[in-house]
Amino acid sequence: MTLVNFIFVFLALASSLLAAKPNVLFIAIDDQNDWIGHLGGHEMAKTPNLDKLAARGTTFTNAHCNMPLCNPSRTSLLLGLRPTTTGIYGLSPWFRTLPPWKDRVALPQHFENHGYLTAATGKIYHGGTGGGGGTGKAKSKKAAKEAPNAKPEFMVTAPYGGVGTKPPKKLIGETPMGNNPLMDWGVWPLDNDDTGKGDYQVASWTVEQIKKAPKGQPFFIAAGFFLPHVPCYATQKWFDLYPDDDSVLPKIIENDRADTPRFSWYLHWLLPEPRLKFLKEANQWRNLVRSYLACTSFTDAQIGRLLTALDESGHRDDTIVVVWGDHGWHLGEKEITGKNSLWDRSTKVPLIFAGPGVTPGQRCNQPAELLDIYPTLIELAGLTKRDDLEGLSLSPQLKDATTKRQRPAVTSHNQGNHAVRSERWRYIVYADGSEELYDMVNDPNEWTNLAAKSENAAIITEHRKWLPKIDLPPAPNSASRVLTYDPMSDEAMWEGTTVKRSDPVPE
Ligand SMILES: [Ca+2]
Ligand SMILES: [Ca+2]
Repeated sequence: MTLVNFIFVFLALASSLLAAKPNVLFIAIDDQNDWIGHLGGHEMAKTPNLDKLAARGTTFTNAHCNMPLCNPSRTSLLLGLRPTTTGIYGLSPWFRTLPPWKDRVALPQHFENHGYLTAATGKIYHGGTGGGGGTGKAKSKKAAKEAPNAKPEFMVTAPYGGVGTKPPKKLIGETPMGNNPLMDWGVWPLDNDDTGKGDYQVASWTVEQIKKAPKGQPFFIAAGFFLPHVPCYATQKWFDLYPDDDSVLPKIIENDRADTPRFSWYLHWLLPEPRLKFLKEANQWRNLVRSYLACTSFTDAQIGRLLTALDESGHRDDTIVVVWGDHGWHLGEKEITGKNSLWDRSTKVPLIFAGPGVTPGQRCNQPAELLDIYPTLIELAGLTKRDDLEGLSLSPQLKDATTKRQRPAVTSHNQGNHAVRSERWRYIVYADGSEELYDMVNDPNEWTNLAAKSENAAIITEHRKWLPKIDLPPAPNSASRVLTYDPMSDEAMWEGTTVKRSDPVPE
């Protein structure tokens, strides 16, 4: 190497190391389905701030979680590994308690290792800002018990988030399957004061972090919003955005599950989330739908506060913003509420990127997975690439939304249950081998299961190619929403209870 060459290489290397790295504003929304204005999942949904962000960035209209439940979805996203690779399917365990993942460099640490200041509050991981749920109010007691010595996953954390101010007793009265305290919704607090809400405080703290971010050091700031997770409490002004009549109800058909396999019920066998039957009998369906929409609009407003702070602090042009939901939520579709299904209503999530490296005003219909966020942010920020991540960088789609992604989106729900979502189709296979196939272009509500039609065999074969190659049983200490199946006895085991083929579906 000549001296001139050496100097050239040295300068190139130095400038790439010293080049100002973009900041990251990482925004999570809990249990948020595609009832977002610009996504059109609900035609009345009002989310002006997310719509504005989408207009100055790229929004994915076909993005899916890797498992439709908080802990496994978030663990997968932040580790960059499929749930079927870790065996983390339940609300437990916290992944740091498992030897293979104890020292795994998760997404925020990868940024920390590249000189970033990382800060977070609210619900980023299932336990908040780390195992044991961070500290104070946001600390999940269960997570704290499971991992009492867990450290925060970010350099700076604050104990905000969660429900916030609560009514003295449930607003809707008793709910079936255990009368879980979270299964509640309605107008609260009554004085129209939003400041006592956990998500308001998450936004306030995050605004402060943005404003006081140090000069000369890039930041990775994460804000995890809890709503519209149940209990869906919002003040009256957010309810006033939606009509108090049945026009707000989602479209459903009677007996939609007559053509879905019995095994689909096993994924949500005995959950505290009420079925549609209860909502109708108790006259709570409209109230729940309005409450969910009201909470979505409230959360959108909190995200608006963050985006305003970004503008006012002068960081709009040097900050990558990513907004994601951890999974969707049913509000009566397929006769249930909640998550834990392999249909679009439960797997589809908002996913928006804006900022450096992102072409404004794009809608991308290519399938995308939450797993893709980790490699995407690495590429956008120009950090060292990793070869141990299972997602694909979405950077090509962020430049040109028509660029084909190499594969469909895959969502799993415990071992053996998987959905493969391409641009046109949704294929589902359950652990007992039963199947579903939906034409998402002509049947976006997934009303007609086409799996049994012989002319679709080739489509099914094509989609089966993408089923996870690794498909582990539940990790040690798995609990809550864990499902296993024994093909010899044809019995499933749901949260430790045997479910037989002849057992009536719980209501
Ligand atoms: Ca969730
Ligand atoms: Ca049907």
